[in-house]
Amino acid sequence: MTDSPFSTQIGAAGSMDPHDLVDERRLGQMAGAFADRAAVEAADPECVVYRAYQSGTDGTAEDLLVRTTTITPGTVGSEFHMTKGHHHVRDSGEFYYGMSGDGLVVMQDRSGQVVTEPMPPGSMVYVPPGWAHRSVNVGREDFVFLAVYFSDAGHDYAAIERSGFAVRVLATDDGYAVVPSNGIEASS
Ligand code: S6P
Ligand code: ZN
Repeated sequence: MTDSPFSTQIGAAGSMDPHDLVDERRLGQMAGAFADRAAVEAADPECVVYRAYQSGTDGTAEDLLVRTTTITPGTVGSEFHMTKGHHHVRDSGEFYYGMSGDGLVVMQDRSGQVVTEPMPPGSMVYVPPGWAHRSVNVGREDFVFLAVYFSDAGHDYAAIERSGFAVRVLATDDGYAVVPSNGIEASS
């Protein structure tokens, strides 16, 4: 736990200095998230899909955490690079702030309702309690955003690993399309 006031310097590419944690997610660690099995197998498992820096330490209900995420540009098959996506273990809200690049956040509540929100630089998206969330880089540069959430929120990845989101975000000739996951073969 960070007991004392602190400050940190956030770089344009999402770096945080100082930080308490840095987490790098490579394609090989999240292969099951992408629908196109053949494309996953053909791709480099060491490819960095995203990197996250965090300040503050998980724990108390009173503290907040701040985390930046940088999603690299690219596709696996026609599916854009994205985060694994999660529910918070303790249903609790979260603010996302778009810093650079072209992103989209996909949110899904426990009844299956889906809302997507673009996250251009300067935008703020509120993820309400009970909504799973996944971020997608729909551009050609890094997509960088900042998140602020409760320190005791916790991350539940299991439900998303099991059932995925009801939509996937695919590259098209003129940008992206949000399409139903039904009918797209899952790779795990
Ligand atoms: C934390 C917040 C983000 C994500 C990060 C990586 O609650 O939603 O900081 O942790 O974007 O995504 P994921 O799904 O791998 O945690
Ligand atoms: Zn979250």
